[in-house]
Amino acid sequence: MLANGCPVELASGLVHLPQVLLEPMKMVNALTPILQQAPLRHMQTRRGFKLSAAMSNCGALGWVSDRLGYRYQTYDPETGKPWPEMPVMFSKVAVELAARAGYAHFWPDVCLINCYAVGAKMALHQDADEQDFSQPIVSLSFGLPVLFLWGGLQRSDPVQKIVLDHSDALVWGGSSRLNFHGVASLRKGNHPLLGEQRINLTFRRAC
Ligand code: MD3
Ligand code: FE
Repeated sequence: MLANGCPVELASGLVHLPQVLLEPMKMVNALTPILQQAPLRHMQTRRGFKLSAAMSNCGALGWVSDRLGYRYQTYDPETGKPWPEMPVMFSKVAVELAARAGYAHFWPDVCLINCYAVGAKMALHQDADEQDFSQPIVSLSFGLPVLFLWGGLQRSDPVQKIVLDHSDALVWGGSSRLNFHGVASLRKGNHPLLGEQRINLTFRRAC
């Protein structure tokens, strides 16, 4: 399922595994029935703005944002139904990637699906809605490349940039787990397999 490349530790707790998936389109294709059950949507922030990335989830829990704030919940607010199950192939890949980065006991209960059209971005933020910050977050990117921005524990800390490309993974944990991060506005392009978009999956242990 995974290529034997070398993980690159970009910083303490931040591991980049470039081109790590052998069959990235297997994962992308598995999203089709998931997104039929739980369609992509632009969630609202507490302030009433819409997030520019379209999102959905699979797994026991899903991340949601609305006028009440951010949280993880067991059902899709759009349909009232539980989130679609996380495919076993997804959890296997996430567990194996976490293990390669040094996290032996990771088992995700959330897969957040972020879909970026050209011009969509994600502002600098921290992922702090999870219960146990000793658990890492595993991220997989598909489609158009994007500039990923990662700073420090303070919003004002300097930001470093790396390109996340199709089939790349990032594993975050340890002392970087609460670092500010985001993605720059998606530049126009046409990916041979995914067209004018970027898809990101983040695997988390929410509770
Ligand atoms: C660093 N997604 O969903 S993935 C997010 O590309 C999110 O869609 C971005 O940030 C995206 O919350 C970046 C890489 C990532 C994910 C989680 C992190 C970086 C992280 C948690 C802590 C620190
Ligand atoms: Fe994040």
